Parts: sequence; C-alpha cells; structure tokens
Amino acid sequence: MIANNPRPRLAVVFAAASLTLFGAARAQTAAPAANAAAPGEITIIATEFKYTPAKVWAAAGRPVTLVLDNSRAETEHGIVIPAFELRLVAKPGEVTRATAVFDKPGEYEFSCDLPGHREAGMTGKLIVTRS
Ligand SMILES: [Cu+2]
Repeated sequence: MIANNPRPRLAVVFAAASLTLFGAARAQTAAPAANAAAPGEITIIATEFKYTPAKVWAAAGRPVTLVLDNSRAETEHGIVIPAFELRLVAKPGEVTRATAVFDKPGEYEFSCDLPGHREAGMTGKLIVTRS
C-alpha cells in the first residue's frame, strides 16, 4: 500500500514519453500492453542498477528497434539477449539502438553483462508474441 506502486507507474510514463520522442507514434497510454501494439521501437532506460521497463513485448517476425537509453546512467550499461545473440552497449549519457527480428515467440531473459550488474538487479524479460 505504501511506496511500491507509484514508482513503476511513473517509470512506464517515462518510457512512453521516450517512445513518442523517438517518433514511434501512438504510444498514447501508459499501460504495459501499449508496448505490445507499438510499432517498431522499444525503449529501455538503464540506470544503476535496473531497467525501466524491465518487461517488454515485441511481435514475432517484425523488425523491432531496441533502444538502450543510458542518458541518465552514471556508468556503462548493456542489454544482452543470449537467445537472439543480441548485445547492445551504451556509455553513460549515450543512447544506442539496434534493429532485430525476433522470430520465435516465447519469453526471453535479457541482462547487463558488465561485471556485477546482473547480480545487482539488471535483468529483464522480453516477451515475443505471435504476430
Ligand atoms: Cu549495467
């Protein structure tokens, strides 16, 4: 009842704002499901030591641009999705991106491979839905 709920909601709003900034259009709601329907781009904000959001959705078989927003971080962070051999790294203050097609529906873990970051909490989940 206390501090846990407002925070994630705020984080999702930030993520939606970033999506709009990058021109991904129609990210009009802060509901987690908005991501599932969003065209083409997923923004993940990295800070010490977590991802916001930590759970993202993508439609199988369609090109998706994964944006790693490290602009608020104090150190380098990355996103590694072993199942798709994808690795994205950004220095503090940087935003990097990579486009991929996730062809197999399922749930995949991603994490930061910098020493100790995964253990400190930098893990997340990519859910690839049937399109
Ligand atoms: Cu990291």
